Amino acid sequence: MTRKTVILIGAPVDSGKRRPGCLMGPDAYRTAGLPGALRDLGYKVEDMGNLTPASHQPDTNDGKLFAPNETIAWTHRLTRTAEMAMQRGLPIFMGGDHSLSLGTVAGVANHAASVGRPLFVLWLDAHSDFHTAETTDSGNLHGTPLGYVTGREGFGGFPKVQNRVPHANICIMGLRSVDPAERAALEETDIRYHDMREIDENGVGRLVSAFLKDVEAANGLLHVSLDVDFLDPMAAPAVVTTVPGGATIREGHLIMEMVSDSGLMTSLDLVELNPFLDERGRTAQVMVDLAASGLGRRVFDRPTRAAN
Ligand code: 6HN
Ligand code: MN
Ligand code: MN
Ligand code: MN
Repeated sequence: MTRKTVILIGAPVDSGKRRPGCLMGPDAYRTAGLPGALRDLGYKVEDMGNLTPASHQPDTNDGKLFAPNETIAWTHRLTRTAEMAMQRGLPIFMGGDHSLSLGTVAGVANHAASVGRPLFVLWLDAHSDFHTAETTDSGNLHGTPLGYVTGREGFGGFPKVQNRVPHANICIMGLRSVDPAERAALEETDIRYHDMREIDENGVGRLVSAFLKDVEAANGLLHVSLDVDFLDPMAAPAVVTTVPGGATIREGHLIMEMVSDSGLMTSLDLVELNPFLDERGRTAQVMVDLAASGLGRRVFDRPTRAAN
């Protein structure tokens, strides 16, 4: 039996917002044991190391947008890298802030089109990230990836999206901070979105299984984008955009275990970890454990933690 290949791709993108630190994310995931956890699960693991953005003009940061040139350069690099990696295995993009998903999702969508299958996206996040480069109030491009990959107008200077992700193929879970402009735009679409109230009323299991059924029925590829701030800040403090009242570690694991049981996930982003804000690596560890759950780790297989 050939072992499935997981390709670890370090994407130390830090241009999507002003406060630095996400550039340390990829090495924090390695330090927290992501490669070994995946090998223990039987995968062949290739680590591509940390990427750099395509060459670009320096940003002057005198306009509303923060670091657009650098983020555009990352989008070019990550789109190409995602397309290539999808042909060889299951890529895990170790971020980096969420602006990396402008590139990863665009690249994965190109791959899906080339194999003639629809792409579905599960977006686990406190935020909807549905701004455009024109509607953003903060100027922080990490608030725009879902706007970009669905083909919204307002991304002048960015590479043109070749294959848009259809609204109906997107499910956002964990919402509790959505700007008015994003909300107005979201409500015009048939993107499915579940805020924390819906999670509390229904349970994550029911919501996720309804989405996974649709992915399966359509023979879709599934990209999962896991933002640290999906989780409650008490469970996962190492992120700039904390919003109280988030998902529990148990809810996170249930989702990732159901994703794994479905066998549908073909790519994964781990985003927004800021190791500079972490407490003895515990947020990095939670993210590694969630990724491992998404790739088949179960309570009774769980290896004991390394001694201090
Ligand atoms: N993220 N909606 C806010 C903004 O600045 O546009 C927050 C964005 C957060 C982005 O969490 O990836
Ligand atoms: Mn996000
Ligand atoms: Mn977020
Ligand atoms: Mn905003």
